[in-house]
Amino acid sequence: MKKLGMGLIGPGFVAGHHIDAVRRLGDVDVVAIAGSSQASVEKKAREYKVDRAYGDYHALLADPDIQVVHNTTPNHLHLPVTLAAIAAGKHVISDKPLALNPSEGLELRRAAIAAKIGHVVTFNYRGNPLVQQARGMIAAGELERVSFVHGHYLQDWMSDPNVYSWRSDPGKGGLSSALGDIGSHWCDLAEHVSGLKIVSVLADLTTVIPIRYSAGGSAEAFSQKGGGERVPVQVHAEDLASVLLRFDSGAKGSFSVGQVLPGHKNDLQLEVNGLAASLKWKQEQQNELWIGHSNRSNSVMDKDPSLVSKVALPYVHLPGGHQEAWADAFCNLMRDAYGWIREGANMEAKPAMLPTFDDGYRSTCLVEAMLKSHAAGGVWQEVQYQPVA
Ligand code: SOE
Repeated sequence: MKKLGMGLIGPGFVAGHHIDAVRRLGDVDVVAIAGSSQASVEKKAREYKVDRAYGDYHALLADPDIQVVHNTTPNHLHLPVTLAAIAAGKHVISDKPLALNPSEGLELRRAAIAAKIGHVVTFNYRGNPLVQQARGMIAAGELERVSFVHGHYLQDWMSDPNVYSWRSDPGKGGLSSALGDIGSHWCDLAEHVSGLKIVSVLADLTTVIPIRYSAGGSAEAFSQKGGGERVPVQVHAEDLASVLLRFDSGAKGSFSVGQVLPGHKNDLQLEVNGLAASLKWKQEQQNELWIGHSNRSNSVMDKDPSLVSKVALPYVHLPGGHQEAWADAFCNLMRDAYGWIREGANMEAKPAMLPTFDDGYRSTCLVEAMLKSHAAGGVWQEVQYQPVA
């Protein structure tokens, strides 16, 4: 079988995980990476054991051995880099958020659909087997009518004011910080699992640490390194937020996000309550699915190939008791993405699990509605999203 050629632009924190994941597929060659300078990208290429390193991403896009481009640049570069990749006829896997705002997100969705390329956004938590199990159980009506969808995504890596990255700079990260970075994951997961759409939001945003101290460069996520003199920077974007939700079915919801909450690493939790049963999934205990009942004992389903449904089975790779983790779920997303691309990337044939640029655009609409709700003093704000025509 001829291997697909992969090229990655933007070798920051998540890049190594993209490379690891596609290498595990076996039918993909990591051909090249591109970064902002020749010297830095060559260092990264040695680290990742990639043969070709380009100091200019246009050179990577001109490489005929590359069919699929991964865009892992900071958020403000998602639009120009992805548009250029589409214009070069490449399939694109974009890191989330897809874009800085809905108008950019819509432009990318339109360009990708018009070019008939494969387009994927890394809402990677969908790739967990028990997330698919929960989705399948809800779709099959096992919970009966869903009344409440709630949870949180809490982190602590920004608790130290000395952590300053492009995520806090509106010119590079966008107007939102925590909501765009991790609220986007939570909302995508909530909609994907429940099968419902968020139609309006009421948001309360806070900047707990309004002054951060920059060491000059831009720290990668979860990194506190960077010596030398530090410069105070005023931060306006939220590092904490609580949001009430209304879904299209009439169901209600709520979630909180925060990145300054000591002790919470990647504490993503989603609970869906129906009238007949409830389901709860915690990212940090991702091999367990809690099932709640009102008329009998609650139970916990283990991630075990002999227990999960047919929908979840393709995403399980180890026997029960052997833990599958973040990198395995990430790899599941890449497996579906490359399988879909190899088969021609027709929308009709897209695996239900796979998040596309439509989901990425939708996420920018949700975040914008939250920003507007807060700016108006905390009022209900409708989500303005244009469905695919
Ligand atoms: C940093 O908050 C971050 O790396 C996010 O950008 C990822 O999307 C999330 O999966 C883990 O945390």
